[in-house]
Amino acid sequence: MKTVFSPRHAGHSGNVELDTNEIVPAYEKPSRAEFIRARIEAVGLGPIVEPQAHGLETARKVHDPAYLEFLESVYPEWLAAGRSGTAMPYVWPTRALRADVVPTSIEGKIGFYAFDAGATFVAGTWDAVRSSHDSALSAASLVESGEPAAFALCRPPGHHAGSNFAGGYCFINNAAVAAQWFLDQGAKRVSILDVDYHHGNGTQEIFYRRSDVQVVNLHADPLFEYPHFLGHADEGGEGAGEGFNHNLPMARGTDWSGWSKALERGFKLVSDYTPDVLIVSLGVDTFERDPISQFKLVSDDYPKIGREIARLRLPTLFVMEGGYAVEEIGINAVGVLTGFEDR
Ligand code: SP5
Ligand code: ZN
Repeated sequence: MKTVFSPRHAGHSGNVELDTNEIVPAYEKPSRAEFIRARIEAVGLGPIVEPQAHGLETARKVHDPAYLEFLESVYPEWLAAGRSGTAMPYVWPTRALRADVVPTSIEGKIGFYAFDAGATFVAGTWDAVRSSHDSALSAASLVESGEPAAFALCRPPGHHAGSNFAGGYCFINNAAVAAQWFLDQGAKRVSILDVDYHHGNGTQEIFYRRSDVQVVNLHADPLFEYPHFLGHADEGGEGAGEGFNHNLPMARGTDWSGWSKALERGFKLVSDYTPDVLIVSLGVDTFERDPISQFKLVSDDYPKIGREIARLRLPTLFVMEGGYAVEEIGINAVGVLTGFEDR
């Protein structure tokens, strides 16, 4: 299968993050994408092409246009306010604070449009975010034009970004934009199967009241894991979206035996929905040696995931999400793709 990848991801680098009680280099770093790209070449998965430039029309259908303008302007404003280095928020409009008045100060705005301190900005962030979004749409058009599958090697990732907030290393929700784009091309139903270790709270929020995008999430139980405040099994969608959101939270320490059972349940939900297209939010932070995660998948499990996904026999767009064990991220992510191609 073809991979769409932009070297412009590398402008999003040198970020720091708040980890327990210290500021550390961000886990979501450029070498992640480079290890995946190198592995694609090593195994000969297929051609790696650069994305076409896309406008933000589709993104504006799943994100608040004012939020997208914020993403573009935040770092210049940060510099104009006399600051330097990584831009990150420190205060958020939680319960009992007003979420209807956008502050004018940079520290107010950056908190207003985020739910954690994890989506941080440097000078090259917006360009990298745009290129990641473009990769998702370009890979989607490969699938639309008849390729059985394509891989959007997106960086930064997207599934924690919601309609009007960043967080968890995510800015534009690449999978959500691609889903919207498939619908705009005439698809009637799109399924998003999110296999990242963390619950895809942004994707869930964006489609929670809609029936044209089914969202199936396999993830660590939010009772013990990030993002902590969404991803429980009783979140089934609302209004027109009722019955089209499915959460399969799992316990700390889950290995292939438990995880693959959830995957089977997810497949049943997807095939009953009879989507025109499947989007896989592909995180490999389920890996046993992931530095921030607590599942126990091993490298040999990832090709099995790909083989199982292929059995759905759906046009499939893989969109890269998380995975922080950089030495093995290429083996694991590309393992899913080669497993899929084995069908
Ligand atoms: C796309 C994606 O996978 N985003 C994940 C964001 C997770 N951010 C919070 C992680 C908190 C981990 N705390 C573990 C401390 C280990 N020193
Ligand atoms: Zn994750």
